[in-house]
Amino acid sequence: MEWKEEYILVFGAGVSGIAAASLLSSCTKEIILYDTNEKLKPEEICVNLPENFSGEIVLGELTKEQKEKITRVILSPGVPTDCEEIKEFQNRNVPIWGEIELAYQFAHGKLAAITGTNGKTTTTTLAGEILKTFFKEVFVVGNIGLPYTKVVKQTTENSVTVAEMSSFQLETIESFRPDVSIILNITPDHLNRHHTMENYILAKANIMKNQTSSDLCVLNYEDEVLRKLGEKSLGRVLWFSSARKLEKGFYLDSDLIIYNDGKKETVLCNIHELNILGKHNYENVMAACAVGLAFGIPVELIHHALVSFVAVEHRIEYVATIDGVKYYNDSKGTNPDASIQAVRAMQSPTLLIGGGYDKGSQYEDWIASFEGKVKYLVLMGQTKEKIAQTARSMGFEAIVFVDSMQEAVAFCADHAEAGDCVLLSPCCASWGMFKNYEERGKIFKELVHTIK
Ligand code: UMA
Repeated sequence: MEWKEEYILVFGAGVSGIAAASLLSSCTKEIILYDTNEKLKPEEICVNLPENFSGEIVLGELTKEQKEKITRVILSPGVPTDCEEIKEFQNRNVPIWGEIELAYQFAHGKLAAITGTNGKTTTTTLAGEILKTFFKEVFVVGNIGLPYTKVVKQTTENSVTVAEMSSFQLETIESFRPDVSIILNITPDHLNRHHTMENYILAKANIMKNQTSSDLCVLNYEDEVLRKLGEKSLGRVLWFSSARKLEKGFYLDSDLIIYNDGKKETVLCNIHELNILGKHNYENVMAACAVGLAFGIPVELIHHALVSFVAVEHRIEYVATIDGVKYYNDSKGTNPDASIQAVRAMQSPTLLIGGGYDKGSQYEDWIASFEGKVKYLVLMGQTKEKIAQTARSMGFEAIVFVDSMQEAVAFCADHAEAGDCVLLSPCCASWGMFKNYEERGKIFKELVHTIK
């Protein structure tokens, strides 16, 4: 790639854009780091850029002259691919790459990429832990929070990278080709951005589009969408299932997680040895083991990583027991499927805190999963009316509206009885009230720790 001949627009000055611009600054001086939010402060962006960064920072709007100079756009995942400015570049045949595709141009070593509507972060973290038992240079990147472009220059032929990939990131890849691709599950999410379920599935399926027969594609046999996608895979498909024994692949056989290579069964662990709960987590374990085995890690080392692993922050994370009430933080429950799993994991009457940014989700299945267990549904954010309407139409009336997390936690602390659970699992994104789901979860935990 002749970067010196390019004039590059890095669109979005969040963590991805800053990392992408930093990576490019060693290849070309012709960079515009651009953000539509004119309220951002250039000096705050500069602090995170290399000292030798000599590109321009543009906030608000690009001029016609600036647009005309651009030969390539590097898009941050949060920028919709169908926004007006991107359409203009597309009409001029200016190539549009996502930040992940840019990183891939500089990548070395083995690469596993993990997507799915839910379980991505747990699986990526666990796969990283498994890899660390055997390899010296392990990078865990992507949607999990560390932009791939930030560390890709450190990768070598001996390193292994595991990347959590969102549908936003997968929409804009071109040649990205992981040695191992994994799709955990696909259920409705981000429909405000992708508009249709079909588009969302297409974006996720991009993870396997460049794979060949020397690559591995790991899929959930119990997911109908994935069963169909498996037929189209050019990579070798390896299935996992939490519901049946497979002739080849990973499965749950009563309490054992087993890998069958088509000739013999190998026990990877007993589920009672794990510190994570629920069928969805056993599926995540199988997928993470697939990465370990594909990269040649001995079973004993994989077993050691599995039994040492604890739940990731914000995913059905136990916070504290106060006056006999258990508090759980599932701020990562940002869509119905994730929140349903969290509600199902609760073993006693539950006060549930939900609501947030409207991603176009439907809430019927979430409400149906309450099954008499939810005592109060405490709602906040943009979606509170929409969720309340759905709940009432399904005969669930114990609804409370609040304006802040502080009010939500105070209500729950007042109304929970010993033996109950309080669960933050909003079923919605955090945007609008919080910077991200991490901030929402942290604030929840801080408030829980202040209950007297
Ligand atoms: N921006 C514009 N114009 C737009 C939209 C956004 O200029 O039309 C600007 C914003 O003003 C902001 C910047 O873009 O300054 C933000 O860029 P971004 O939204 O791409 O966010 P980053 O900070 O770069 O973080 C991104 C991912 N964010 C999103 O996908 C929304 C992070 O995933 C990821 O961890 C990070 O890259 C590193 O790879 C977060 C996420 O919420 C956790 N992901 C979604 C999810 O998990 O459901 C997909």
